Amino acid sequence: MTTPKSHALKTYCFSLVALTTLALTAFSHAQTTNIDVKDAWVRTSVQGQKATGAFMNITAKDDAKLVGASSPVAGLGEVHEMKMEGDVMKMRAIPALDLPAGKTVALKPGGFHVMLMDLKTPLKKDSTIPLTLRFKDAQGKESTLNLQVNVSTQAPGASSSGSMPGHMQNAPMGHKH
Ligand SMILES: [Cu+2]
Repeated sequence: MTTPKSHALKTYCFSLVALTTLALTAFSHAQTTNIDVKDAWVRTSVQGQKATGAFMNITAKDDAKLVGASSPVAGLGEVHEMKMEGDVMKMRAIPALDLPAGKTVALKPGGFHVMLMDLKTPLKKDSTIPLTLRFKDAQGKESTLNLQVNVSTQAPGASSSGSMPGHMQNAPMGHKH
């Protein structure tokens, strides 16, 4: 008889669902009270492209840190910083990005960004992707924020004419992990 075994499995699945529901409730609370994300966008990618960047303006009400990111369209998400090393633009993963209370921190091309790697599908212009950001407050308590982010070729409100000479968008980049 296999009945006892399958019964145990069912109970396990049920408590997993209950736990997930509880966790989501806690997350949406953090979303509405502590951290505000505006102008989020993720850059389009083409077939075969393995990585792209997500950009946004983040304002935390209380001191916090951005410690991670994930999306179902990517195998891996990281918080990156980008800076010049000599005459080469390099980016690298950082464990945490400080979000001082009340100060808007910009994630933008050429600076801090969320890197989505091992892309599972090309990201098409004008579609949206789910993006989950992971934060830590000053006490070290983690919370997450679930976003729907627009896929675009440029920041919302940016002009489509290349008005910024020397813009990094098409510059070759070193990408180290
Ligand atoms: Cu990067």
